[in-house]
Amino acid sequence: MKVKTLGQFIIEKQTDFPFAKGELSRLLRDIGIAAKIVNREVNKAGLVEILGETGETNIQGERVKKLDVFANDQFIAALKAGGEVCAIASEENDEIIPIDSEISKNAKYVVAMDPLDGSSNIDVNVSVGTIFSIYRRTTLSGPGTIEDFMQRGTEQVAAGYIIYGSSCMLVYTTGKGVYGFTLDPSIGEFCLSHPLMQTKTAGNVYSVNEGNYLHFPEGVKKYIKYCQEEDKATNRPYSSRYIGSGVADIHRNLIVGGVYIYPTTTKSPNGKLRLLYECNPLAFIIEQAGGKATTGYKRIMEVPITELHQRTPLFLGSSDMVDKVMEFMTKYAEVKA
Ligand code: AHM
Ligand code: MG
Repeated sequence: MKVKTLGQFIIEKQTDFPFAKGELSRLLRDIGIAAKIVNREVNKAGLVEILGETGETNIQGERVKKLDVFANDQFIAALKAGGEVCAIASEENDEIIPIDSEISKNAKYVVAMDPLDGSSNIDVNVSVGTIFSIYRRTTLSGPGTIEDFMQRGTEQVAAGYIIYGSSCMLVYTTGKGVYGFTLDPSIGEFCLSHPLMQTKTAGNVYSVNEGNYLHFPEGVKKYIKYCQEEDKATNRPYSSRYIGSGVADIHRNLIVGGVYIYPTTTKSPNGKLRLLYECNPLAFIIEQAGGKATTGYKRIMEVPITELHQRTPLFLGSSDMVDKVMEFMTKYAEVKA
């Protein structure tokens, strides 16, 4: 069988954008390079002194792991060296990183990313991921500004994730379907393994951190009970699967069909996940795969953004399942948790 690498595929797909000059293709290539370096470090994480916490706390008030810092540095370095972006926003940085260099002076794009998602799983040999989102800049010239990131998810030019799992995969969309590539370590290349990924309209997996049950909105509580009921016609009870790495949970659900829920809780009244670099890119992917992503009431990609690290509740996955849980949310909207 003939292998198609990410590089070959990107060049082939460039014709989808007749007026593009190849910048987006180069940008995706830069992300692929950083992903391979991060994967190499993740793979030897147990062997070297890269494990453990640096002791610093990031803007979200969470403990920063060394591998988060490493991944952040790698993606920033690759994007800077590539010259196609004028600013980067990262979960690990309080402010945006404007890029002011000779090679990036004509850069058209900005990248928002979560360099290492699922950070609580780093120390325990469980899959983690990277999430990225690409926008065309809205400012005219010079280094990018915060304005360039204040765009709705519908404006994304491309988005994707990398999952550092039992194998390493890069999954992305430019709005023309979802393509998955698996890293072949023997040749060091991402090879097309999942062309035009589509999710099921209904699956039988639900993914939610049930430890927070008592603090969930009534609609989510009722939906969880619905998932657990016996019903042959809808294949219930559903299976509960929750890794705690959003990328891994959502990747699995994309493949087998399912719903991922991170609702508001009393502790996180706006939800936990971030709109710009977690929810919007994952929403773009799932919509392109035929699924849905909402806040429980409305489409994620249409939520206005006013802050870089803005949080939102997320209900994402197979469309029938998302519709069902939204039905419960609306029905029980008045009941206080
Ligand atoms: P992170 O960016 O700090 O890793 O947080 C995001 C992660 C998601 O990957 C995952 O789905 C969720 O947080 C897990 O949160 P919890 O441990 O509260 O269930
Ligand atoms: Mg994250």
